[in-house]
Amino acid sequence: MSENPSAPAAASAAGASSAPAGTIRLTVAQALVRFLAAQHSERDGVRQRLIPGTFGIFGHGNVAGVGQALLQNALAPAPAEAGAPVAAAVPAETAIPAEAEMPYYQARNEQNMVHTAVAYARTKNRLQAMACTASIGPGSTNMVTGAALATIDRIPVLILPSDVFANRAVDPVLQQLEDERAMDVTVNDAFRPVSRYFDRIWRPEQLIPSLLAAMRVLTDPAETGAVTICLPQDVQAEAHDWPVELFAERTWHVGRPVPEPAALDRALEVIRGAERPVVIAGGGAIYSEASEALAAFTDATGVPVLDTQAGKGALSADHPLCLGGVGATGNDAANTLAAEADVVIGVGTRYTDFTTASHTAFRNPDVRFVNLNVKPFDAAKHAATMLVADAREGLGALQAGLEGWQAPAEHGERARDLRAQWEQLVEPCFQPHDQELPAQTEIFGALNELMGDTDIVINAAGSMPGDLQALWKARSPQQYHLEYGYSCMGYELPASLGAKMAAPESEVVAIIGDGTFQMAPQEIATIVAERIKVILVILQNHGWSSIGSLSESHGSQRFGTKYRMRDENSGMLDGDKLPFDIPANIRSYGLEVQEVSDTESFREAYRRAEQSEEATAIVVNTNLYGPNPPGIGWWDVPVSAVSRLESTQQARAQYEQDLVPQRHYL
Ligand SMILES: Cc1ncc(C[n+]2csc(CCOP(=O)(O)OP(=O)(O)O)c2C)c(N)n1
Ligand SMILES: [Mg+2]
Repeated sequence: MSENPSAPAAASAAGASSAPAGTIRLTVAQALVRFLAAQHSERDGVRQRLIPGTFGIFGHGNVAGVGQALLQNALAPAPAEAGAPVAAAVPAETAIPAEAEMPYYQARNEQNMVHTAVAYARTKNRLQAMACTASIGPGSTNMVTGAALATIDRIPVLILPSDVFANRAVDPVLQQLEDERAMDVTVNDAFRPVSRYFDRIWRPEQLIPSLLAAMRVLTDPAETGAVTICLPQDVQAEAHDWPVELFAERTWHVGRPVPEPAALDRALEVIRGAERPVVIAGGGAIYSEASEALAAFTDATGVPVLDTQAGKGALSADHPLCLGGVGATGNDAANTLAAEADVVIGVGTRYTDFTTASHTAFRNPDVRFVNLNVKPFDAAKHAATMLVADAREGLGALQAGLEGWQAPAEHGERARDLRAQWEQLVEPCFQPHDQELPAQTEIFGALNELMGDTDIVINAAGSMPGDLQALWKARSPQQYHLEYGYSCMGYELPASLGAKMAAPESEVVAIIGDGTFQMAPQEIATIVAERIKVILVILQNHGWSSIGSLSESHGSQRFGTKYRMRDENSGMLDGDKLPFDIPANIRSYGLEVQEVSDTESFREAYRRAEQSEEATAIVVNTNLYGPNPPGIGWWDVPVSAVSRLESTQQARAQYEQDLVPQRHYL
């Protein structure tokens, strides 16, 4: 290649000229990039690029294939196709435009880049998704965790792992896993169970149907998740004569399926018979932009709304019938209402064990479920009356069908009383505690007050999601971005990058535990390189507060959950605190850092971070032992049935009692 990368070689034009009429000669990677750049999504009349960019890390598996195609896209994009041979094959309205841009973003770790892409797509309510290209072997398998996260959270991401040579000429190529029983097995088969769609392109022409199928899955609200197309490295660089129509602009219409009339009637009948109904709002309510419909439904029917980690903010916390988080880490008010409910209307929820408090949240013996969900699999859970539809459409239909019906007035009054109790529970958690270092709940109180309604707070793992679920008041559907399907330590920091790219007008704040920080700090370099202004709030408590308290309450004495030196006498990890200096570590990336140890200083630091034009980190020293908000929610984590440790025996006895209310909802 020329020394000057900005001087495009003439070869691209030469390749095209030898193609038969009605075709364009490109490599598989070049065709892929050109195709992706021409895809659009549309919902409610708003059309936008479906794949607006590609994250990547290059290695021998993709540097000369997808990497070359991205470079060529940047330096020498293909011109529009005009002229006699093409015009004959292509109707006027699908004339082939010039190759649109496909921006490339360099990441530091492949798992992180998928997390960045997921946060981007989530912030765009799943109407846009990013592509992620990685080299073969470890570069690709590093993306498996991100793919699982996307599929579990039902967020679209296009994963492009590189793969072994299709022609097998050099086997085993560097980083190839050999399976002596099956030569078509590669490490990328690990993507199959974690992808909603999986393919491997052994021959160039396979790409055409594969791409079309992949775009359909990405844009189908019921099926979306990780979409994986593996690209053998020799095939990426192979040329093929592609039908010119492949590169026409395409629009994928994101549907709003309406309820089937008979299913609607069945759902209405159950709800009309309810005396203590509740709605549980999940992520589907947010992705379908159903907030107005949900508020209208609640106003009209008087049915109170509880929320999940993905659904918080679907109904504003200011609404008098919003009771906040339900389930294992829910607040007592919401959980009391859930325990009494005779009809639970699930809207866009997948009912994880946190939402159901491991099948102990709903205690009414006659409780029944009506599940409004675009995905039949979720609609059917808990032997529900299924209402398969888009959340917004379904809520509108329910409201219309229930005209004149209201939940009993006593039920509404009870909900309002409980809501007032929730307010009383939140306040002391946000106030200073009588201890040397602040409880993290004080920091959350400050943040909840300081952040604007459409700013975005991000979190995924540790003790923070529970506290946030119980306490945070989200006043817009965008504000509360909790990844709690996979609860993956390391999501938060790269996710802040993706969310900010998707919502540049919003402040984006990632709350990051010190354990989580150590798992994935690398993308700070990308935040710096791309000049993306995010605010990183790192809570330093020298260990895992979450798993520590879980360990203690389950008889395992916080074993192995603190960050401590190995002690020479005890032989255990209970010596001095580690000398690891998180602020210095962050500074070494070139990022501004403020370190604080009280809530007032945190407020000042946050205001400075807000005013800064650059990304800032605030390292907050917090108390490992909380306290965390009180709650009646329970989570099933089995305790050893036999043990020589008294702590475990006691915990087991408690566990057996806690199991009593657990049941199937049939
Ligand atoms: C990738 C990954 N590994 C392990 C876990 C299990 N886990 C959940 S929370 C946690 C500790 C988190 O520590 P930190 O980020 O410091 O938060 P804290 O518990 O102190 O609030 C662990 C190990 C996880 N959720 N994700
Ligand atoms: Mg910690």
